[in-house]
Amino acid sequence: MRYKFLLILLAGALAAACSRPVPPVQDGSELWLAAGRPYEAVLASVQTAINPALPAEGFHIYDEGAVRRIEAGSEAGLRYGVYALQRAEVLGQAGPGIDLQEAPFYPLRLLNHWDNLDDTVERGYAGLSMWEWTAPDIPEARIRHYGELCASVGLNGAVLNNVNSNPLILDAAHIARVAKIAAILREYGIRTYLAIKWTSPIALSGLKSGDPLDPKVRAWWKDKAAELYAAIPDFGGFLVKANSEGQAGPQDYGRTHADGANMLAEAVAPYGGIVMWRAFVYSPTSPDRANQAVEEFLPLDGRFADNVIVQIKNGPVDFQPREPFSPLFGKLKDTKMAMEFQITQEYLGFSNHLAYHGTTWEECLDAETYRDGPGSPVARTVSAIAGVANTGQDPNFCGYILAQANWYAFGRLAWNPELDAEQIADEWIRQTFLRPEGLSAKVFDKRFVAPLRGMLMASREAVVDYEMPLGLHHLFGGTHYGPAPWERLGRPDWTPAYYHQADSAGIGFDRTREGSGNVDQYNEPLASTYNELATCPEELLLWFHHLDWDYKLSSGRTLWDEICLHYDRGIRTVQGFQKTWAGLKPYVSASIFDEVNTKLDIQQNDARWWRDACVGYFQLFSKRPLPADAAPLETPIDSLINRNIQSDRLGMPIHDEAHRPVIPAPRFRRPRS
Ligand code: GCV
Repeated sequence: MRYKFLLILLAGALAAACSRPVPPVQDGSELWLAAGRPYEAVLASVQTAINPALPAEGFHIYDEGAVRRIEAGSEAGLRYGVYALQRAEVLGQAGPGIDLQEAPFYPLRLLNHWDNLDDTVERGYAGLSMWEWTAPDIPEARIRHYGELCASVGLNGAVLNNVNSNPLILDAAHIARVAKIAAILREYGIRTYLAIKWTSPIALSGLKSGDPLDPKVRAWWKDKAAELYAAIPDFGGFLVKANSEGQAGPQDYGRTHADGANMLAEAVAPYGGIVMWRAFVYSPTSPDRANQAVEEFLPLDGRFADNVIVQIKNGPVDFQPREPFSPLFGKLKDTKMAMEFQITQEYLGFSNHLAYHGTTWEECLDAETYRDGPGSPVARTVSAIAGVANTGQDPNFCGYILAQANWYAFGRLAWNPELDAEQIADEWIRQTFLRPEGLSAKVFDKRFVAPLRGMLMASREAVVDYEMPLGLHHLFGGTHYGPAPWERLGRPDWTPAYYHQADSAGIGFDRTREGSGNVDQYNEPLASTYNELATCPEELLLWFHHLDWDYKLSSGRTLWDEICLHYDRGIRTVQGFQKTWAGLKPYVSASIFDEVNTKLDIQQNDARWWRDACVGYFQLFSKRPLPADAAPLETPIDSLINRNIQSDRLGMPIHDEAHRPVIPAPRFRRPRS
């Protein structure tokens, strides 16, 4: 009897072992094209036709009897249709009777690559430049893979080089090289653009001036445009960072941004080119950096040429984990505007931290500007959208498989800004991760897709919590990876102390009507909503207000206690991700499991460092104990203050074998005797 029972147990265990899912073999290098049928196979399974009645980039997928058809307004539209069908198949939405008709919301959907001609990438965390500028040949296979990925989400433009541009991008050798890249990208419906340096005529041809009203300068740019279009007939145009962070511009010659932009616009107009002129401007002397884009650009509203688009970062400062939307979106009425998001995680843990931006961008795009009365969300004020790419030479393009979700989400929102961030996360997971053999779709959904989607959806808020909650911002040191709330030396608006304003009375930047007046750059009723403490959203409280440490929040707790608890909550959320991920081991390849496992461990160690540094430092001012339910600090502030993480030669942070940040004591120079 006993033996029989044991045998049954054994048989049960054996059956369970046999029915265990077999983890797929994959390494993340196919990104979100991993799970679908190959493009060519999808294409071969449908009848296609150009239908001029459809929008140029739009498509219609439908069944006619047993025949599946894709019609589109152009070749590009057909390509988008095939990829849309591929996606629908993976999502189980391509059954008989499919009827899917779409067209992109924005005509211009671009990636901006901050890639330098020496192959480094500014704020790039996935290896050297994917274009391999210094290699003898262009990396054709990678460029084709990139083209497929972009086309599959509907992106149609790429600025190949850094906005902190090198004038040599416009010399003959580089134009010839760019033309080769452009020829490949064209096959995927992607136009090529370049970021230019304002002083190019001086650097390349020895002109004495860069004055946009100087006929010689104007002629130079016209000639350069002719040279570019001779090499790249569908060249998209220029992206310009001028009079910003040390870059020269028209203001150096007493001219305006509009004078500069219009001069370039005139040069590319005959070829159908455009100029994207960045509004990322600020000077060290202004009382509030957040005010400056509106101060400089509002007086120029209506003075830009038709083929100029003013490109504006989503927030008024600089891609912080949370910012309100830039007030400029609600102010310019007679100027074309583009949204600039940052896909690369300059301020959200580089390619080490999980920080899904679908939620960040949804929050911004949906925000109400009241520009044309109620019903004017940011998404509807702009006519183009750009994302600073997170790509590099890493085999998985992004340095972290979970960072690929941000490239995907950017593309999907650029196609349709009304898509839901959670739906995008869900799509991305299903297309990226192969379902283990022997596992039903239903079980895969429940055990893998849903938990991972939950991680993605909670991730950005977790970073806000452990880096800078409640509207705090720019608490970064050095490379923008770790905390340095103590930094106050140097240009004020580059120091955390300028932004947090912590003192014995309280903390926060006063942007109310009693402070910098930034609230009044927003349209009513938003201006008053932000100005009044009673109505200012708590997640932006310290962005707009300087408050007493004992100020009571809606929870009934003091500001000080809430700050401490938010930092704690951020850490706990990441620790929760670690637990969830441990449970996902049976469903992913060993290499992907290990990659994410390691990165999450780094993230939770970094989160604890952030908490110890920020709470420990602010406690020097608040002089209050941690709330009873907060975890005690682990590292005394004395051993963190004035210290930064060690970085490698590419600026990537270094962690020890236990995945803890390596934070050496500062080296002091011995005074010369
Ligand atoms: C390309 C921030 C970044 C810079 C970047 C700049 C910009 O300041 O730290 O690396 O420069 O924004 O957007 O121009």
